[in-house]
Amino acid sequence: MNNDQGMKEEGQNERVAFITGATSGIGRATARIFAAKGMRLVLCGRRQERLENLELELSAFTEVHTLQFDVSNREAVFKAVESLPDRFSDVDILVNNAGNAHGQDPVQSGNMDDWDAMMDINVKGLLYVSRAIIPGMVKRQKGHIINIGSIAAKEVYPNGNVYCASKHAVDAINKGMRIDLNSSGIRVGAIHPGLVETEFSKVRFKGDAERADTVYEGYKALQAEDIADIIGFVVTRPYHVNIADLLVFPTAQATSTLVNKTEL
Ligand code: NDP
Ligand code: 8X3
Repeated sequence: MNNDQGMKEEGQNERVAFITGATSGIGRATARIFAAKGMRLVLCGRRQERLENLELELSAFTEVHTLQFDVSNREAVFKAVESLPDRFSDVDILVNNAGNAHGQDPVQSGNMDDWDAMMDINVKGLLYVSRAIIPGMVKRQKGHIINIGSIAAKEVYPNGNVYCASKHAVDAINKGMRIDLNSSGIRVGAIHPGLVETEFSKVRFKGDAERADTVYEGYKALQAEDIADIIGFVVTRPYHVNIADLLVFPTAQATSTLVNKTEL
C-alpha cells in the first residue's frame, strides 16, 4: 500500500472505525483498506503481537489505537471500549467481524465446548461490542454498523449446525438492529461471504493446516481483500445509501455445498 491509495474522500478521513478481529483475514484486510482512506482506526483482537505489528504497519497512513480483548468476555469488552482516548472514542463505523467456526461435527456427537465458543464469540461477543458502542452512535444520531454474517447465515449445511445457528443469529441481530436504530439515523447492514481463504478453516479444524487447505483447493476462493474491498465500498456510499444485506460468493460457488472444483 502507498500513500497514493490514500483516496481521502471528503469527510471520510475524519471518521473513526472500530474493527473486531483485526489480527487476521477479513478484519486485517479491512483495516488496511480503511487506513488507505485515512480513517482513524481502533483495531481489536486477542493476539497482542499481531495488533502491535499491524499498528506499526498502518501508523504510516493514519492514527491507530489497538485494544486487546476477548469479545466473549463481557467485562473486558466494556473496559476496553471505556478506555478509548478522546481521539478514538466517537466511533463512526463498527465492523463486527470477530468470529470463527469451531469444529464441524454432526449434532449428535458435537463438541459442546465448540458450541459454547461459537455462541459466545459469534453471537454474544457481537452483541457485547455492539451494546458498548451503539449508545454513543445514538447520542450523536449517526453511525454505521457492518455485521459480518456468512452464507451460513442463509443456509444450513451438513455438520454446520451450530456455526450456522450462530450466523443465522447474526442475520437476525442485523435486522433487529436496523429496526431499533431506524429512528436514530444509523446505518446497519450485513455482508455475508461464501468461501474466503483466511485462517478460518485452520481454526475450524483446530490447527490441521492440511485439512484446512483442502477447503480452498480446486477453485479460486474469495480472498480477504475481496471482502475488505466491498466493505470499503459500503462505507463510502453517500449517507442516505445503506447496503443492508449482501451475499458474496466466489464465482465457483453456487450454494454452501455446490462448489465447482474443476482445477483438481
Ligand atoms: P480468521 O480466522 O482469519 O479471523 C478471525 C478473526 O476473529 C481474528 O482476527 C481473531 O483474532 C478474531 N477472533 C476470533 N475469536 C475472537 C475472540 N474470542 N475475541 C476477539 N477476537 C476474536 O477468519 P476470517 O477473517 O475468515 O473471519 C472473519 C469473520 O468472517 C468471522 O465472523 C467469520 O465467521 C466470517 N466469515 C468467514 C468466511 C470464510 O470463509 N473465511 C465466510 C463467511 C463469513 P484473535 O484470534 O487475535 O482474537
Ligand atoms: C464461512 C463459510 O461455508 O464455511 O462462514 O460456512 S462456510
